Amino acid sequence: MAINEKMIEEILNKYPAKVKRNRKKHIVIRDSARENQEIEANTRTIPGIVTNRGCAFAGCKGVVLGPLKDMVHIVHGPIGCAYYSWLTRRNKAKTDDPKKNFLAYCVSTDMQESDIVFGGEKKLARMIDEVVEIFKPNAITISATCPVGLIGDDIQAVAKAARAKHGLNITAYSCEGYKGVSQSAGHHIANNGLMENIVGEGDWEEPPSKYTINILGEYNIGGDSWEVERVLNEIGYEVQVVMTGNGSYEKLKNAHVAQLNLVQCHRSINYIADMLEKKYGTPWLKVNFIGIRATIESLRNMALYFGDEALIKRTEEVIEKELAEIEPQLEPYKKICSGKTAFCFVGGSRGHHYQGLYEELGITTVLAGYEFAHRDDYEGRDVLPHIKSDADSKNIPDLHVTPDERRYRLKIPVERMEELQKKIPLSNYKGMIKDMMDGSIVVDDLNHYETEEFIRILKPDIFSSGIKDKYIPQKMGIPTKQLHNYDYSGPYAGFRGAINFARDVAMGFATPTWNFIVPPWKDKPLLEGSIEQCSDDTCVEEVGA
Ligand code: CFM
Repeated sequence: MAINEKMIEEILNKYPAKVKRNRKKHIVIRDSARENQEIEANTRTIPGIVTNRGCAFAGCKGVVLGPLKDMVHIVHGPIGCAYYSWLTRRNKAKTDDPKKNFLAYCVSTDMQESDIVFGGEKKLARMIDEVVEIFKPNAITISATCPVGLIGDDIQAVAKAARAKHGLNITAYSCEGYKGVSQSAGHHIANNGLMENIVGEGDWEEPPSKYTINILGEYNIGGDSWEVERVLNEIGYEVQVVMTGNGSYEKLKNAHVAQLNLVQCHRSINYIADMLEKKYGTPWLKVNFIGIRATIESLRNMALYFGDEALIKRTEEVIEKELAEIEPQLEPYKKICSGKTAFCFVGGSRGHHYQGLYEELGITTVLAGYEFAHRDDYEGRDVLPHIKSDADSKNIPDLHVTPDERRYRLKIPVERMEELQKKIPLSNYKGMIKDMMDGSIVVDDLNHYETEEFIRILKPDIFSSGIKDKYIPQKMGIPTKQLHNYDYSGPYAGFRGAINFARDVAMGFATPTWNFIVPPWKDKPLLEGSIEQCSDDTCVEEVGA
């Protein structure tokens, strides 16, 4: 069923007036006749609303720093923060030589009550000594969780002293969970720290090959970056570093030599992309390796950027070969999927990226949104100058980056850059809304109440989101597809990944499981209640009881 403003109004009417006013700004019905559709984003979730968001620590240590494999990532805080973020994100990694891969470890200062009272700095310093002695990592990060900021441990000073003592790259990240309105704040903190302390530390002055690139905002969930790299290598690209999936300190420190930076997830890493351009003169290209069409377009745009005839030819040869391999496999899945509808609600980028892949299978996205993205991820980067900063966004400083005197090199002349920008998303991202179909819904920070209401109205055939909200739709008899961890499947990126995705989604529709599920509200009486006016006497009695 198509949705209209009146239906949204009815959903919102259940809220108190102030909450209704707030939530209304986070919901938009796509209407291409209106040039710029505004949406509110990256503001605080209203207390009491069941959101799917995480915290700044999750965004910093969990998302951006965590996948760097040859470093030990210390969590300074009580053990729960480290334990519950231990291997919960599927950022896969292969061990390089020399054999340093510490991703499987959970390393925490395990702060106790006495550390909270008397301070945890000494314990942290001891822990760093121990980590250096036991693991001999290439570098160390320290991430703070909430109590550390509350008691005022100076982790930056501890890191600085340890760096001098051990002669090792040891950096601290003040990413206490409360530092922002979501994990997005943590991405920004991590981006700043990596740029200030690691990128450019290496001594390379020249790229190792003609087409050296970095892939930013790709975390190798379910092996995605391996599939992307397979194709890129076949075309002839050299990937210096993936930030940060399967990434390493050793590679990251020489990231400055690349001739082009690709940006897959704009939300989590656009700060580094922008700073690399300012400091080293390297443009970034917004790519999307989710979906066959999007992958082909990204590969063609890359070839166009380098503008080399041989590379353009090779790109087309590889595309042709890959398509020949996957197209016959895709057909049976398309038959099962065709004509269906989907919800596509993910953290900060995938809500956009997966819509094209759904479309290729014949599935229409009727609702999409992000947990924590900013207005530019919805409306495009043109909106950046118009985003008002508030106390929360000011909390994390924008680094002031200037051109590196020795290493800054314009990778392409200004005129060519301008010409290319008319054709490809070079150092630009146009956001999600413009790609959505008229009448579809865009919801920022979707909560559980609204999820149920939108499901009731739109009746999607598949609900794609994450672990926190998948079980409710599943109990309603709707297939779900986790787009954060892929339900332990994947890779879903690139050509072969599209086949895996098609297979998994088709399986979700075709499984006979749904015939055996009766939602509880269908065969059990529902509890109904009402609020009655009570006399003073009865209220006192009840309170006393
Ligand atoms: Fe970027 Fe991500 Fe995403 Fe993200 Fe994440 Fe993730 Fe995500 Mo889960 S970095 S914004 S903070 S694409 S962990 S790999 S799936 S919410 S949509």
